[in-house]
Amino acid sequence: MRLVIVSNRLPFTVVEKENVLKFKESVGGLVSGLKAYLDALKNISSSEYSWIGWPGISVDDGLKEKLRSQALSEYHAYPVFVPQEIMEDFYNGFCNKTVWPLFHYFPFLTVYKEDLWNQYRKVNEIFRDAVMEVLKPGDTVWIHDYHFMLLPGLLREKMPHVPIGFFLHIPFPSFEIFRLLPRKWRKEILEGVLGADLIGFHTQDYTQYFLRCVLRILGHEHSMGEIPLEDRVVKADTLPMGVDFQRFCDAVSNPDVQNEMEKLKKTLNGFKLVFSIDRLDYTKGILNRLQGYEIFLAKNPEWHRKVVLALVVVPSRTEVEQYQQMKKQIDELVGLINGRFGSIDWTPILYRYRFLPFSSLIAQYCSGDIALITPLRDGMNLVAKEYIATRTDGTGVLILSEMAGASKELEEAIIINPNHTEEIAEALKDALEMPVEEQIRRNRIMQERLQRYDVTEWVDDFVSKLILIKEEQKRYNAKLLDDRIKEQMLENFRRAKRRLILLDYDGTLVPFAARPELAKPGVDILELMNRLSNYPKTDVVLTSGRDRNTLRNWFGALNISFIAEHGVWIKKKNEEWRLTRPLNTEWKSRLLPVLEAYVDRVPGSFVENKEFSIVWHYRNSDPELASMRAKELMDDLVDFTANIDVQVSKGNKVIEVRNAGINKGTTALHFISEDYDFMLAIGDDWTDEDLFRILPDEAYSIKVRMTPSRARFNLHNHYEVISLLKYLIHIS
Ligand code: GDG
Repeated sequence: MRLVIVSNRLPFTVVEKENVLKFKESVGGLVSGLKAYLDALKNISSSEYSWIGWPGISVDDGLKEKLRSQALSEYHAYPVFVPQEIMEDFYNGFCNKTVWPLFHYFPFLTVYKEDLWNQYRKVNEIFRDAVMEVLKPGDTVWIHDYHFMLLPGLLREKMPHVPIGFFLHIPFPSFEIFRLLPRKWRKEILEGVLGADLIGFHTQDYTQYFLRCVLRILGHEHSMGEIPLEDRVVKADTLPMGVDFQRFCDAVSNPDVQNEMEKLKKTLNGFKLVFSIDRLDYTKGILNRLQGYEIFLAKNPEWHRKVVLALVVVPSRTEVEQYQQMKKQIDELVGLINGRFGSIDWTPILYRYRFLPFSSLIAQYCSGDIALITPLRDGMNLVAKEYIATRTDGTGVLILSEMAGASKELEEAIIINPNHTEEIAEALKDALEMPVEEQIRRNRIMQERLQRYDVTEWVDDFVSKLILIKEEQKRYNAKLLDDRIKEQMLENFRRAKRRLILLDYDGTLVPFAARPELAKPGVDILELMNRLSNYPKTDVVLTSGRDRNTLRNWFGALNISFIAEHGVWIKKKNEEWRLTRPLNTEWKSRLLPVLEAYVDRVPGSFVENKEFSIVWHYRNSDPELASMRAKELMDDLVDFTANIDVQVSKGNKVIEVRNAGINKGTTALHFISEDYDFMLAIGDDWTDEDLFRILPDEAYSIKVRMTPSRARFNLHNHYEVISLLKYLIHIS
């Protein structure tokens, strides 16, 4: 299997000087973590991988070929070239002015510009084309992060069967935040992400928020994170990214690191070191951190001249105005604090605005008595995990914001709310005073966890879950009514002496409509049913949950039979309507008020009162509220119906109560017992399962939608049903 990774950045960045290309290794959690895994993979198995991404530079056509071949031979990478102006609107525009601030809960910094959205889609399309050029049969695609939320869907359209995974590295926001996006964008983003087979998030909260948005915006329910779509089951799952634990442990003994630590020790001269490193970003809570430190110094003069905060800020997104402003604010606040507390022999904050080489980073981790990590919102935060991994002697204290995904796994850290600067100050004091044994106790627990679930385990977990969901889909696909079976069915249909066709209506011949009366058959359906029923030696039975009057009004002119109200009524061709068995309706007056109470509580829902059954419909209601109330109603009905001979069932956005022992299956026996040598039954709902169950083995039973069923075969949707029926009787 070849793993094809798609991310905005490649594992290297290219710089060009006087027509010479220089490749520099990229840093950043995703790239370095994944690269570590892939390098290990290369050594232990014959598995291949490729990487598709932006090389970080626009070059002349002349240099493109050179860049391409070097990227491929040295990094297994395929650079995607995007014109500079499009990339600007994509990366500095929609990605970092719309998605980044909104998903990190900064709605007031979010811009909503149609042209940026269009360029976002454009770049996703450019990447789709690039991926399609690279893909070979048997490949698995893993798409990363918020830059490519449309890509899984775009790719799925062109390549319906390719395994696609998607991982979001930043938080997925709650519905109230996500809904701030224009309707069209938010719908397209969710549909885009759902193009993947497996969708991964760092924390359970993000997964739940995503599932909730999918329900509220697209109306798809889920069960244990599995969302049944028309063509596939998609899974959303929580997979917190780990770090390359061993690499960080081993780096500690590296001579360069040891040298730097020695130097640092001399400079610190016995001072306690509080360390922090972040990309320059308003989500990182750098200003709050400084304010917390200021309060700490103000309240704890005994710590003056004993502690230093080493604040490293890594330049980032320098073209975006907010980042320039923030840099200015940080510079000013650092100056203010140093001016207020510092003295000739003590600078409370050692501030560096630059990128650190790996050995310096490790030396800082190892020398930092305290790591102070205070993001206002952070998908995961790998720095926290890396810090713990480098503390080989077990000492050190991690102060971590509860707004970072990592806080869900690193519970032994001192957890703070970064908005509460007093809390940061108190945490600093507690950390400085924490006994060494306590530090070791806490760190050992975290280290064990991080070592177990390291980056390799994370990738393995993701890839095996992707394979698993693909296998689950295959089990349904194995039942897909393909051309070979269709041909065989046609052959049997033609040869048969007497044919029976049982068809459900809603969801099978027509899509669901907002209200039942709107799903009236069009002339094309009536014409098809007419042709089908007039086909020689063919009996057609419409097996519906609808009341008999509706069926009579809509299809009364046709030469067909009916099963109405899910089996309560039967009408054979040229005969009258009759009840399948005597039924009472006394229970209806008792249960109707129960259902009606739910109509009042769930706006948009309504009760359909049929002769022998009552139905609560909630298709047009707020999906979340309705889904919750539906569960309550099911519970209520269990109590209310304990002593009544009725059955309660939950269907597609409906709850139905009807007499016990009546279903499509038992009523269909009136037809099946006759002498047919070809039988076909098609349905999309749970009520059709009763029918599928009683059919003889050789009958063709078809479930519409790719979900589990007793039926022998599946079709994706009602269009495919119509085309199958036309195929059988040769109409185009
Ligand atoms: C996204 C999400 C999520 C940083 N400065 C230097 C340096 N780094 C390395 C660190 C660490 C990584 O960059 C930063 O970690 P983040 O967790 O912030 O990762 P990002 O890729 O920026 O962000 C984040 C992450 O994805 C993974 O899913 O955790 O929430 O925003 O690995 O070591 N490395 C060196 N010098 C530096 O100055 N050598």
